[in-house]
Amino acid sequence: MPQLKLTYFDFHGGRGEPARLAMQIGGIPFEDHRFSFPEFAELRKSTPFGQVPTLLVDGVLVTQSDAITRYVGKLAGLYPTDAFQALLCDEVLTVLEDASIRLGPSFRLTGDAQKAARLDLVKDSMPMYLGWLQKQLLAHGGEYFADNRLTVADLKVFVDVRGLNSGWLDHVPSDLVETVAPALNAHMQRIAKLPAVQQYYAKFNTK
Ligand SMILES: N[C@@H](CCC(=O)N[C@@H](CS)C(=O)NCC(=O)O)C(=O)O
Repeated sequence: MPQLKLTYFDFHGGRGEPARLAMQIGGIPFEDHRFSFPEFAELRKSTPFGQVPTLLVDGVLVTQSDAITRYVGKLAGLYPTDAFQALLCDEVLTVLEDASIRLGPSFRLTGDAQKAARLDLVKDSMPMYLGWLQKQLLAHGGEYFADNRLTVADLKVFVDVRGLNSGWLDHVPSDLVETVAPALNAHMQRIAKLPAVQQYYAKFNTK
């Protein structure tokens, strides 16, 4: 097994968390390098694009969250070997990345401007992405997004739905997912009950 070091913010969400979860579930040893938001200004100077997450693989620095998530998913047995199932898995990862890209600019706004931007997202793009994800889930049996088993697609959806439900995004109601895509909420709750996921969050004293 290669030596792995994942560098990402110290919170249970965002682009780094699906890879952390995949390694935890798959029993893949890795150095979990977390840093605080104030430390980011200095840390980003050591990354190629001023962005995180990064993964160090036997000393080789790699960027791009979905590439990292897919790679550790393969190591952890959480990525389909069948080409079509891998396509379905990748589609979900990329749709979630598109949704994050739409959300990104609102973090740089404050006050009424942030409120207006977030309310727009709540009205338009968030229900569109959540509705599509729910449709995909139900079209593939209702339990998993691809391969009839847990894959990194489920983990990335889990992380994002958990984040939306937590209410950490100002002006985004914490019952948005339950309102527009209840099957995604049920999916999130099932993933949260997996023993490896419970053990992971127990380490941090969070639910
Ligand atoms: N395409 C990159 C985007 C990475 C990205 O935007 N990361 C955020 C944190 S989740 C970041 O570092 N933002 C700082 C910036 O872009 O200035 C990926 O998927 O890893």
